[in-house]
Amino acid sequence: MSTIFVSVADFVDLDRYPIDRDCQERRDLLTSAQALINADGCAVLKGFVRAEKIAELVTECDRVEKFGHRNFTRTNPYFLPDREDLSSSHPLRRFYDRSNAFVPADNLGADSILRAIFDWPAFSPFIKEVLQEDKFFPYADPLADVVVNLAEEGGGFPWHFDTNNFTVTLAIQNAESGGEFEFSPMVRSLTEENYEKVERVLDGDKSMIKTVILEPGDLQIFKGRYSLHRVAPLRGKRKRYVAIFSYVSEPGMVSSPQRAKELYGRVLPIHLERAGLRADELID
Ligand SMILES: O=C(O)CCC(=O)C(=O)O
Ligand SMILES: [Fe+2]
Repeated sequence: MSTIFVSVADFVDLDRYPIDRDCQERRDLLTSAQALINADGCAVLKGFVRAEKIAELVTECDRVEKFGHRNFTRTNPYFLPDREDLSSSHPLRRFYDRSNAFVPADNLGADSILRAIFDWPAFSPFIKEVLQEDKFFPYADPLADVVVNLAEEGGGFPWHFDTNNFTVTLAIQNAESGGEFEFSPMVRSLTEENYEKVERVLDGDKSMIKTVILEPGDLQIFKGRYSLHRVAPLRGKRKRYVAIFSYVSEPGMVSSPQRAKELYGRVLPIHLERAGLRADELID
């Protein structure tokens, strides 16, 4: 579904990030991004989209934001039900408001800059190499492969662990204040939940928290399954826009019908046709 209207080279800063060429700069870039992923699970490519082109991305988001499907939930960091048998300070009992909206991908249109970046042949191989994932495919969901996430005053994304292995986001517009990305690197592991440490992070122990300020044009590659993280509450009238690019471990995967309905407000024939074919790991 690529487009003939948008030239990605006009948007991505290829002088700084020559990811479309096999050259020493690309190899160096990859080595440093991989080191960041291996250390902290978080690599940020500052100014991935050129500063002078951000306004066009904002225009694209302004054009589609009316199609955003709003979600209000109260959730603990694990997206799991309450556990009344545990003490009230236990991480499983910490519930936070979450409010945001996703613009389903099929609203972006053929002249979408975000779609062109996602479909650009140099993009996903580079992300795959940064993440060092063997099984890595663009999400095949027509509602969810490239979404605009919008959040307003009071919104944000409270403390959580991702259910998917990694998230690739492009910052487009920040709220007037707030919205810092905070994370506690590798606070849990595959074998150890480390609830006491999680509790300290939830209580605001700054020694366990790293803060990343993402500015428009920054691309973030983040492994959030083991690192507790949040987007700090937003303040001011301006909406926060972030694009989310999604990848999965099997080709052809789409959301479950339930998940599509909940996050995007609609179910398409492809969700019903492929229901049950996917691993039940949530990717969005
Ligand atoms: O909006 C962001 O910057 C990241 C949100 C996040 O943590 C997620 O989508 O899991
Ligand atoms: Fe997350």
